Order: sequence, then C-alpha cells, then structure tokens
Amino acid sequence: MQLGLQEKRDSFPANFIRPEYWKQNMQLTSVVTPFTDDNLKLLSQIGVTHVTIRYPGPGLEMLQAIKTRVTACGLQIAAIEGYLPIENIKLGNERFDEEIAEMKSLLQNMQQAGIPFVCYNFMAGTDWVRTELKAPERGGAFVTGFDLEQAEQAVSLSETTRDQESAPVTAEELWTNLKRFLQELLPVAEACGVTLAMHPDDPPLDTFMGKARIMNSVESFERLMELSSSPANGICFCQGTFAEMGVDIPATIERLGSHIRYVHFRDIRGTRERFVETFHDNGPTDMFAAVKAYQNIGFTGPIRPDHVPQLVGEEAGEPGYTMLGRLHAFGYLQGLIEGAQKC
Ligand code: CS2
Ligand code: MN
Repeated sequence: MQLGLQEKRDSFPANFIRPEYWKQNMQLTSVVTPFTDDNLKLLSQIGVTHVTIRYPGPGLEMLQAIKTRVTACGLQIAAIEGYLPIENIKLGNERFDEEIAEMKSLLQNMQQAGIPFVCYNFMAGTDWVRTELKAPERGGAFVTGFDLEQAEQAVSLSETTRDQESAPVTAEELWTNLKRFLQELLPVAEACGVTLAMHPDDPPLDTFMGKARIMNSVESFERLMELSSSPANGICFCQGTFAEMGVDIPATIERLGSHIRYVHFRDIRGTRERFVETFHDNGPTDMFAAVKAYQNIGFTGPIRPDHVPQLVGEEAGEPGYTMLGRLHAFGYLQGLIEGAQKC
C-alpha cells in the first residue's frame, strides 16, 4: 500500500537523525508564537527539540494539555517563561502570600508535567520595554529599539504588566522582596526538581518610571547567587540584555559560569540608554566566541533565540516574536554550535 504524503510525514520520527555533536550539547528551545501545530512541526523539522511556553494560568490540566500537543510534534517543554503572577511579590504588598502560593503550586505542577525550568524577572511595573518597535535593520527588516530620552513613549511588551498601578519601589525594597521570594520558593523548587532562572532587567537601567531596577549588572547577578547556594537558584543569561550593560559577553559567560542555566541568544547595537536590536549575525558581539564560552563552562541547558527581526510579510506580527527571523536565527546558531564543538 502506498502512503499518502501526510501519512509519510506523520510516520517519520521527529529528530530521527541527531549528529553526534548534539549529544552533549545545548538544547535548542523556542517560544512558539503563534502557538499552532504547524509552527510546532516547523520547529521540529528544523532540528529544534524543546519549547518554552508562557505561563498558562493555574492548574495542572492546561499544562498537561499543552504538553500533549508539544509531544505529539516530537518536542519537549524546556521551560515556562513570561506572564508569571509575581507583580505583587515584587512590590511586597498584601497580595504577596497569595502569589507565593500560586507559584508554589506552579512548581508542583511543573514537577508533575516534567518541566525543569522557570524563567522569571524582577522588573516591577513593566516587562521588557522599548520606545521603538519598527527600527530598520538589514534590508528594511524591523527591530525594536530603546531611547531613554523618549521614555514617555515606552511600551511594555508583555500583556501581564501593561497598565499596572504605579506605586514607586526602591532598590532596597526590591532586594528585600526578592530575598523573601527566594526563601519561600527555592526549597519547593529544589524538591520539585525545578530551577528558577532570573532574567535581567531589560533595559538594565537603575530606575525606570519611578521604580528602581536591581537586576541590571553583572555584580547584581553575583549578589543574587550569594543570596542562596541552592542549585535551584539560577541565571537566565539574556545575552542581548547583558550586551546593553556594555560588558564583554564571552568573558561574562565565563565569569557567571555554572550559574547560567538558561540562555537567551540575541544582540544589540548601542548602550543601555539608547540601542537597537540586530539580526543575530549582524551585531557587534562575537557570537562564535559566545557559543564557545557556553561550551567552555559546560552549559548543556536550554538556549533560545530571543527577540528576532520582523521580516517581509510579517509586519503585523508580535514585535520580537515572529517566525521567519527565528528560523534564520536557529540556522545560524546551529552552525555556530557545530563549529564551536569541532574546534
Ligand atoms: C522578553 C521577556 O527579553 C525577553 O526575553 O521577551 O518577555 C521575557 O520572556 C521575560 O522578561 C522573562 O521573564
Ligand atoms: Mn531575554
């Protein structure tokens, strides 16, 4: 009997052939936007093995349902990232305990669903912020940008943190709330086999719209690591945000070393006060040296291309989260990983 085209595709095992150099290497993971079966299949076809999902709300059922869809396409869930209910934890207000309880139950559900990483940030009032969503990059592709002088036009690019009430918060208060957050969650995370990976403040300013920012330097990440030696206390090395800090990327990867448990791969041109994002292969950072540094520190965790340019035909997409640029970024990253592995 002759198989039809679709049946032939469906009967072909995902990631059937994995060359030897992938065995002890990083895990390619991706955010999937829009979250469709076609996009899941597309990622699986190009060699991506894991996905990063947004927090889908409380309860195990939704996580299990997403897992079923992801597994059907030959992929695994590496991490939950974004849309976490932790705004009142950051502000340390009367809803602190309620949100801690929701996070503890998330960690338990992640254990049930076999999801090993949760990526969070400690920016109060906003998520990542930009003042420009359509800056021109190579060939007229669109990238996002930031200019502190135009901060009143800033857009927070995450639905959960738009229009938050604007109570000011100091750096000292944020450190206190962070410490309480870690004291509550790290023991549970450890027991559940989940790692918390802190994402830096983007942009890494000292203060923004009346709120202090604390995860804005290499030293503050070292301080975070000193708060607890739990193996569940990890770092999400968002390369683009560290580049905004103006630090040497490969040297910083080596400096933070094994505390880096999750990686966002991306680059920018400029400074933390004024920058634009770039194509992954078109920024000032030596991306080969960065990948080499991840290999030197023995990093085998999930790595994902972070924000990507919006390419022709994708002008209406979610800034930073369209598909075509992501395919290009993965191809480039795969080449760098193989190259770095072999020399
Ligand atoms: C962003 C964020 O820079 C980024 O990675 O796209 O939405 C990110 O997912 C959250 O800030 C992580 O906590
Ligand atoms: Mn990032």
